[in-house]
Amino acid sequence: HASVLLKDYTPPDFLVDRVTLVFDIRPEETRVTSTLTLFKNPDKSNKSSVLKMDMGDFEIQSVTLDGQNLSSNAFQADGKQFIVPDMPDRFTLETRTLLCPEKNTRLEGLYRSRGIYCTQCEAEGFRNITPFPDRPDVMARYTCTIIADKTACPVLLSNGNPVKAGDLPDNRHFVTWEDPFKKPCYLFALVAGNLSWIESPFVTRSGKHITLKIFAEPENIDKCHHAMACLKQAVKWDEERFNLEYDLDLYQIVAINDFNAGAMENKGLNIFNAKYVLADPATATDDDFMNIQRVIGHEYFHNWTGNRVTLKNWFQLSLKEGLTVFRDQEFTSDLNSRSVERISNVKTLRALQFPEDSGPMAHPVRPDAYIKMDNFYTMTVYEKGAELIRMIHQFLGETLFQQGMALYFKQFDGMAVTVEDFLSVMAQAGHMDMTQFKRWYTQSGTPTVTVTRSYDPDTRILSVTFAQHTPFDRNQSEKQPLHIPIRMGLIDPEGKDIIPEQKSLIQMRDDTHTVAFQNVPSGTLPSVFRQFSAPVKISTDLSDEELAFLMARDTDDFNRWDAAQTLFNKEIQTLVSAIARHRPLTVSQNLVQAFETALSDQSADRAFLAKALAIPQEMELANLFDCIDVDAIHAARQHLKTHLAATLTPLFLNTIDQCGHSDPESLSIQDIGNRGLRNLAISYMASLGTASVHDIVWKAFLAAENMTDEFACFKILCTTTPELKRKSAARFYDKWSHDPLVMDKWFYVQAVSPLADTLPCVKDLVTHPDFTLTNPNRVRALIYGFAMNNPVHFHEKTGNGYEFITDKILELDTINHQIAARLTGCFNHWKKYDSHRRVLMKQSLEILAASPNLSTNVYEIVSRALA
Ligand code: HT7
Ligand code: ZN
Repeated sequence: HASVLLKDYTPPDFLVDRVTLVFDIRPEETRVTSTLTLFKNPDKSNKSSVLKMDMGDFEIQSVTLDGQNLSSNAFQADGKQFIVPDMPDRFTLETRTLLCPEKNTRLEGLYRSRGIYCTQCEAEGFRNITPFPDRPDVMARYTCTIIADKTACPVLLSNGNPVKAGDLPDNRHFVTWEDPFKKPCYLFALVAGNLSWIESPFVTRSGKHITLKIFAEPENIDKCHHAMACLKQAVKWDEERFNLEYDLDLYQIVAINDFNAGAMENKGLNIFNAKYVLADPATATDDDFMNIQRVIGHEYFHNWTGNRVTLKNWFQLSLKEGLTVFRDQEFTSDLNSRSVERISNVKTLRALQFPEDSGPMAHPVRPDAYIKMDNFYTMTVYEKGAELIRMIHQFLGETLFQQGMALYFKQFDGMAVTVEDFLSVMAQAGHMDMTQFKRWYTQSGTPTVTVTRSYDPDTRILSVTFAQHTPFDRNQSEKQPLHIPIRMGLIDPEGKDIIPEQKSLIQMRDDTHTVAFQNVPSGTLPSVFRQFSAPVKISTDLSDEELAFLMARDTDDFNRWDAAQTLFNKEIQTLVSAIARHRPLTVSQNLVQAFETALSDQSADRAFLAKALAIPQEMELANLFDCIDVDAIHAARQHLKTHLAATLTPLFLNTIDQCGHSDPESLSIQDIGNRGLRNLAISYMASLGTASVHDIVWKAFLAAENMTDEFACFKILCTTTPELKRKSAARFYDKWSHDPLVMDKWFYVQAVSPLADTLPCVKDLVTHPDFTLTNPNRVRALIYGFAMNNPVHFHEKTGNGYEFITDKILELDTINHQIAARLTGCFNHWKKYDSHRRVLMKQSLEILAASPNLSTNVYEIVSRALA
């Protein structure tokens, strides 16, 4: 299992001008004819005449070079590489391959999902279709003809525009597609199947008429309207905010059931996991609706950031992903609530990226080595990568940032480029030296910034000192100081913000940095890292009382939320320590009062409150501890929840009542906020465990008029009693067993139940007729849901949870390497548990490591975890 290293990058020996593909699709037998015009790379000094291309494990039926048939000893093909020696400077190579998409359970290359043929080529899937220099810096023009049975596959799609179509004998037909834009092969796509579609015209800013189409299985076509509305929002937003217009006449999206990731931005033909397309209020939650908007936007925005300007090599992945996540975050912020969006992003970053950055998978935003690229579609590349763009945006401001983006497209359109290229245009636009900032791309780990204050009542000077520290790790034994933007304010005792906006951005470059503020009233509090201005761990010396004040009065919404988080975290730490020492459990009055104030505030934004009053998830809380005690964290969280519910019962009941009047089908910010806060209040009340509150939840479950409420109540009922869990699961199943995406919710909710019989129940569910390891969404719902979101049962002291997951990883690895590798990540943090669990988790990793035929994907995760 060899590593690929960034430092070994060399330009390709051969480039491709034109790619002509013909797919002849028949059951169990798809024939692909690929005709490539290749030429020696003129920019390469020592030109090789040996053509080496990548290839997967398929049968090659014939090869011709400039029309001459090549005998099988004129080339080598070993299922990994396809090699032909002594090539001329320019030539045409035709290869015929035989594929069986029906048997492709890895879902990379060409495969079939519920009767629909489709492709997934990112990162290195194209090589499973035909021999090709499968690397993003080889860009070519593609023509693709698809031939198939007219009844089984009435719809035949590829990138670009349809240029020819017609009928053939034996009920067969064909369509030829031509993509006018050069692209790397990872953006190639094909879809063939029985699909229905909706379409909508769109006039772009310059007056061009384009058509937007969304395809789905006929029974789901009515659930595509939200996705279409989001697509139009995205096209318009990119014109208005980034000055970017769509470049083809047609934009197509296809919803597929079996898909390894969320969606794929293939040029002009996006392929989506159905989960990010299909929605109506009866079957999709508010979160689902929001996720669809985010993912539709994200894939659309790739058309410029990723497709028009692409990557020189896979190490640069964040160049397209970090930037495109930043763009989708801005899109959702501009269209919805900016602070609620920011809070969600930071929650994800803290819960998932921070731990990644301190564990065995820690890597810089631009990694310098990988074994299997698929393993590097990570929180660090995507989410931390987006934070880096956000920091640049703060340094430059919107206007200069947009000038930098304009320069990026002007200089690099149609090219495959690097992070340095992006930084160079930003440096130019912002007249800024980006040398130190670049360390964010090359250095792994999350810095901690410690904030201390000193106030002199005589001079009325408040000094605030920031100290940064990044712990060393396997990537770098010494860490350099980073260039950190700190956006801050000062809140005086009346709650007034006393630093003017234009002075609020501090640029930290050294290990420590002190700022002194003059003429500051006594009792003034610093509000630091507003809007989470840098992806760092923040350590302050604020007391509970001061945090409660900021939670109520800070003028920065994000920091009001963050003050609540810090209060929760401190409380949980105190409770966990009391549990460990068998001391009585108490809850601080500051927290209860802060909660009471927030809940009684009639004018508060409910969407914001639903975020601010939610106790962080166990997974987020785990990051507070050097040694994670899952049972104590669970018990502490439960105690805190029950205490708040018991102390503030009338306020919670009042909230349930007041928020209960939203339009069940409306997606307005207010209605989403109402539902979020009401369901949060119901879950607090349910923690009391009394028959009367269980009755309230059961009735709310029965009365639910949309999936948001139905799902929330179902989830709560599955935490109450085995009887209510059984009853609600049976009812939910009867109502929804026909709908796969809703059934994923059914599996997930049972997988994350804290009730005692959860592991046996999950094992039973694996044998349920509706369960299959071949569908990634189902695996993510049940198996991954259990391993990642049910710490108490996954980490059962018996080791049964680990054993169960280890078996499933091995089983899955024979079906789908990418999904098996994702699941293996649940053992990544084994060193952070008590000695008993550490031994058991390590044993699981060793069992995996010793297993014969382990995929390269799983091998990489396991070997990093054990190293
Ligand atoms: N660019 C896409 C990444 C992706 C992917 C990666 C590995 C394996 C399967 C995959 N499917 C899609 C998605 C995106 O970030 O937009
Ligand atoms: Zn992306």
